[in-house]
This record gives sequence, structure tokens and C-alpha cells, in this order.
Amino acid sequence: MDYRHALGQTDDTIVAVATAVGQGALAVLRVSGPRSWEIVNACFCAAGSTPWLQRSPRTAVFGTFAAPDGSLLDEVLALGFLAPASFTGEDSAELSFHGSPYIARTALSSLIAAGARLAEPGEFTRRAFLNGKMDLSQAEAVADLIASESAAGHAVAFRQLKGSVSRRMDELRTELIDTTALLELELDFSEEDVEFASRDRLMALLTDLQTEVAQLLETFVLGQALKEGVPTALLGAPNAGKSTLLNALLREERALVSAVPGTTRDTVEERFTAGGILFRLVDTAGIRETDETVERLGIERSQEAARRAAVQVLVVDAVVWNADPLPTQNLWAQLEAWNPQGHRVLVFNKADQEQPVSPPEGALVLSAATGAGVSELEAALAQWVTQNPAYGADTVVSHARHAAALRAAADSLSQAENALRTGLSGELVAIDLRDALRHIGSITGQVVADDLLSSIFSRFCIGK
Ligand SMILES: Nc1nc2c(ncn2[C@@H]2O[C@H](COP(=O)(O)OP(=O)(O)OP(=O)(O)O)[C@@H](O)[C@H]2O)c(=O)[nH]1
Ligand SMILES: [Mg+2]
Repeated sequence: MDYRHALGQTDDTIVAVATAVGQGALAVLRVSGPRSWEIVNACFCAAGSTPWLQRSPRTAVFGTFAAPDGSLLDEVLALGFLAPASFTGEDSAELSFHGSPYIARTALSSLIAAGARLAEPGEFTRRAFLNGKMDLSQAEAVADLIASESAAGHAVAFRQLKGSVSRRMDELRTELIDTTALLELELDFSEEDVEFASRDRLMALLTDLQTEVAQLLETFVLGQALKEGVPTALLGAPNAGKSTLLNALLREERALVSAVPGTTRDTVEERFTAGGILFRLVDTAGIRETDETVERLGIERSQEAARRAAVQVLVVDAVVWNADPLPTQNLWAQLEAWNPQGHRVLVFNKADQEQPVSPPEGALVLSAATGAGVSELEAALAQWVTQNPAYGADTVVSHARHAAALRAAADSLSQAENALRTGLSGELVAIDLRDALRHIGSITGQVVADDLLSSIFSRFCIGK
């Protein structure tokens, strides 16, 4: 599939620094486009008797690289590729310099002076997509892989890069095409008033498709959480030890702790990983009745955090519970009312001082101050995520764009189902099925608009 002509892709050669900005052992510059070898040749002199242009592709070549004024800039290792056997599918080269920002900047100028143009964000990956080296969901996975911060986030991105989403979408497309074909065959013979496709069989196919799309959509909440972090709120009465627990989980004195109730005013958000899962942990202001304006505003934010959290950790001082369990029970009910879908974990803190008397089943007992029992909380949080049925699914949807396309496909499918149910003509059912097909196809980029590509790739960094 070559979209280049259709999308007006130019044939220029692009260059960018592919490594992170700043000092490092290496700085890698990447060049791609039909003039890659020639442009590198203008700046690079291979050691030994065989010049660069006669070297084999995919072989490391040592040599020297010149600044734009012709003076020697660095000793480098150059690697050339010939189309289509490269990341972008074009002729290309990768040059490894010593990792000085000055060298990287100057080398970039040399290559631009030799005829390359500075790449736009994501332009290398965009070219890989346009040249059919990968589909759109895989191109998006490249960005996810770079951004991945945890084992689980990495696994989702890597599976997508290897084609998990692509394969699933292809399967769905095939099923949809087969179903549509049944109907369209019938249309060809419409004069003769035949029904090739049994309505029962069509309905069964449609139901299967709807189930499959719904199952994929169900993985989205988890997919997004694995990628961006599971939103987790530490909630409870003032002085329960929420901020101390945040610090214990982060292993860093991040939030202010004091014996004065009402210490935390604003929410504090930090990322942390447990069991390979990324969590976005929010410390909140202690919840109580108050006339104090700033504290009340803080408590409103606690409520907001509780509503947004996938996991609500209710932190309770064991001493307070033993004196009277009712306020804690009320708070638990309150959290449930704020966010009925949320998962709630009850944590008794300050176990070094006092053990809770008859704690509810499933409650964890720990001491945020000494750290005893904190790893059990981490394990419980990670376990709650991994026992999600979607966790082990081959295909996990982690992109809002994919989820939106699946939702649109689900709508088209239910319209097709309605059309079929109300006995509308096969022609009308086929239109809905074609719509569903188009939505599914947009995920892998079978059907894609230029402005969509621009919006996807503009989110990449330069050099990718
Ligand atoms: N003995 C003991 N004291 C603790 C423990 N955890 C917290 N504390 C103490 O309890 C007091 C309150 O702790 P914080 O972490 O500030 O409590 P908080 O829930 O964030 O309170 P607010 O921000 O006011 O809502 C501090 O004096 C802590 O040192 C614990 O596990 N054991
Ligand atoms: Mg606090």
C-alpha cells in the first residue's frame, strides 16, 4: 500500500537528531529520503580505501565527519540502509556521534547544508506508515513505546507494535466484509427477489460482531490506565496519615506531614509503580466539616479526586476506628456514593500504635510511619489491576482514537441490526455495515485522511 502519491508526499530527504537532547555517550542523527547516501557522503569520509558510496548497506562504517566550514567535527560510525529495507522504507542512514549537544547541532547544520531538510515531528514514522512498513496502530505504538514508564505500559505498547491491534482489526474487517458480501450478492439479483443471506444467519453474524467490538471496548479503561497510570486517590479524615502513606509509597518526602489535622490543602499527584503497573497517586485534603474557606476548597478537590479515581484508598487511623467505627463507615459510604464504579480499599494506619479492633474483611493494616505492611498494599493494588479480565487479553485498546472508532463501529452495527430487525432492504443494511467497516479501517489506517495523519504524527518528537 503506497499512499505517497495520493497524499502528495514529497521526495525530499529529511534529517533529525534521534537521541534525547543534552549530553550523553552518543548522539544519533538520522537521515531518510532518496538522497540520504549522497548527502551523508558530502560530510562523511569513510576510513580505509573504500569510499562511503561503495559500502554495503546495513554495515557499520567508521570515519570522520566535517562541520559546514569543512573542518573536522567528530569521529563517527555510519550505518546506511537501502529502500525498502529500512525503518522508513526509504534509503536512509544513521550516524552515531559523541553525545555533545554542540556536535549534534553542528552535524545537523552540515547535513542541512548538504541538502537535507529538518524533519517534522514524527516524520520518520509517518514515512514508515506511508511506505507500508507498518500500519497506523503500529505507528502509534512507536510513540507509546517511547513514552512507556512501566512493565505493563511497555507490554501494551510492544504488543501493539508487533501487530496485536492490527490483527484483531483485520479479523473484524474480514468478518464484516464477508457479511456485507452476502448482502451485496443479493442486491445484484434484486430483480429476482431472492434472499441469499438468511436473515437469521445475518443476525447471528451481527451479534457476534457486536460482542467482539464491545469486548475490545471493555479493554479501553484498563489499556488507558496501564499506559497513563491507574488514577488512585488517598482519602480519609484529617490526620489519618494519608500524606505519610504517599511518602512511604513514593519512598520520598514528597508531601508535608504534621500532627495538625488539615495539613494537606491542595491535592498532590505523583506517579509510582508497583508490580510493574504505573499508578497516578493523589494525596488529598482530609475530609471533615469545616467553615474554613481554603480547607473547604481543598476538600472539594478531595471529592473531585475521589470521583476521578479508579481506586479509592480510604486511610483510617486505627485509634479513631477503635473509639467509634461510625465516622469511618459513613466515609466509606460517602466514597461509594461519589464514585460507585470505583474500587475501594480500606487501610488501617498507625498499626505501630494500635491494632484495629474487628476490622472489616479485606482491610489492610499497616504503618505508614515505619513502612510495615506498605508492600502488602502495593501488592494488593497491583493485583487488583492484573486480575482484571482485560489484563490478559491479547488485544488491549489503549488509544482514545481507537476507542472512538470502535464506538462509532458499534453504533453502525446496531443500526444495521435495527434495519435488519425491522425488515428494511438489504441495501440499507449494507450501508450501515460499510460504515462500520470504514470506522474499523480507520484504526489501522486503511482509510485515512491527511489531517488525521498530521494530528497523529505531530504528537511525536522530532527524530522519530
Ligand atoms: N505512629 C504513627 N504515626 C503516624 C503514622 N502515619 C502518620 N502518622 C502521624 O500522623 C500525623 C498525621 O499524618 P499526615 O500524614 O500528615 O496525615 P494526613 O492524613 O495527611 O492529614 P491531613 O493532611 O491533615 O488530612 C503526623 O503526625 C504523622 O507523623 C503511623 O503509621 N504511625
Ligand atoms: Mg496530608
